[in-house]
Amino acid sequence: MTQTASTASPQSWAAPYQRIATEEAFAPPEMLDIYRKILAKKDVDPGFKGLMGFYMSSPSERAQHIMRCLTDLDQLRLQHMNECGIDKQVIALTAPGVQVMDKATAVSFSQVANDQLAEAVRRHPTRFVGMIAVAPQDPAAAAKEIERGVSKLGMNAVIINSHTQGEYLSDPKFWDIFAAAEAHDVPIYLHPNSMPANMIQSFQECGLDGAIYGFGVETGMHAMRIITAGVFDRFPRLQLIIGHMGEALPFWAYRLDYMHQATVRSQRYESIKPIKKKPSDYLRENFTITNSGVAWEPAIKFSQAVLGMDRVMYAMDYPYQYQADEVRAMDSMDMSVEDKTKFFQTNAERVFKIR
Ligand code: 1DF
Ligand code: MN
Repeated sequence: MTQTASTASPQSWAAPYQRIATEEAFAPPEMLDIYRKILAKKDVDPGFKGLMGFYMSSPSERAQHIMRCLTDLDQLRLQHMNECGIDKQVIALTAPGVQVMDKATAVSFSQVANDQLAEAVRRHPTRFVGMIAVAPQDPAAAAKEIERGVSKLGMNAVIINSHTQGEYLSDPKFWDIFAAAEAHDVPIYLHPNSMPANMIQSFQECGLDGAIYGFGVETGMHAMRIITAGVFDRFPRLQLIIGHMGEALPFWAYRLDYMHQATVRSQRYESIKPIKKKPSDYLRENFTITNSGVAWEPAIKFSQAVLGMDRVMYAMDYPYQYQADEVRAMDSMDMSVEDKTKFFQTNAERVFKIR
């Protein structure tokens, strides 16, 4: 039998595996000060205003609770983890992080955020694992911060909150970031961000731009841009992680493969060039997905069937989706204890090199 969930608690949560939640968010209070200044500008990005403008000013119980949880890296977070049996959180700077800031602020604040998170991991080494925030606005500085995060701070992944002010990592100007992640053997978690200004209107007018749907559309497209741009032919060992059941891409895989090949053959787009493998091959070989926000057995089993048992990991999406009943639902899945152990524990230990 593997180790029991001893760090977490109440006997009722005992299980023959540890629960490692892999897409958990934090926000330094100093980042919120920077956000307030950005939100006060008259040309503020509509997605950023709709997302963080809402959470930072709404009097609703949900928003206030989320803000309290986001800014805590000690007792409140540990209490919530204990209350629903989470042994470890893999923590990242919440969206949009530094990606909404001007270049200089983004570079310097990414270091501040990483120092704070590394310090929290030192205070709670058995409970927290950290991801490295980077500023894609300055790819060379981002590459250096990846090196510092891995070798000096002992962090375990890179967090990138999707597009950076409308720009995508499929653009070769960002590829120093991929080179650094591959060289240091750390995965990049490609997490959602609010939709960019040139995409958000038809989603925002009907209230579908956020986590309900727009996040998945935008982040799934970002992952597809990276695949079709040939990033994994250039960086074959690079590993990406995407949440929310792979932002639905496993469900799309057949059509993506068929239409990608048809589009290449017809030479319809300059941007859709031949790549070495099918899109779904890269999903199976270069991606691991998490079930953040989707505590739903059929979707998890489908994804395990498409990607393999080793490529689907548990995530809660704390504090945005803090639901103890969902942890229970995942524990109760009709799945062997070996496969549940991969899902909750050992896939994350391997992907993030958790020791
Ligand atoms: C929300 C959802 C916000 C997720 C997030 O970061 C986030 C939300 C600002 O519900 O507004 O990371 N999420 O990953 O689903
Ligand atoms: Mn999230």
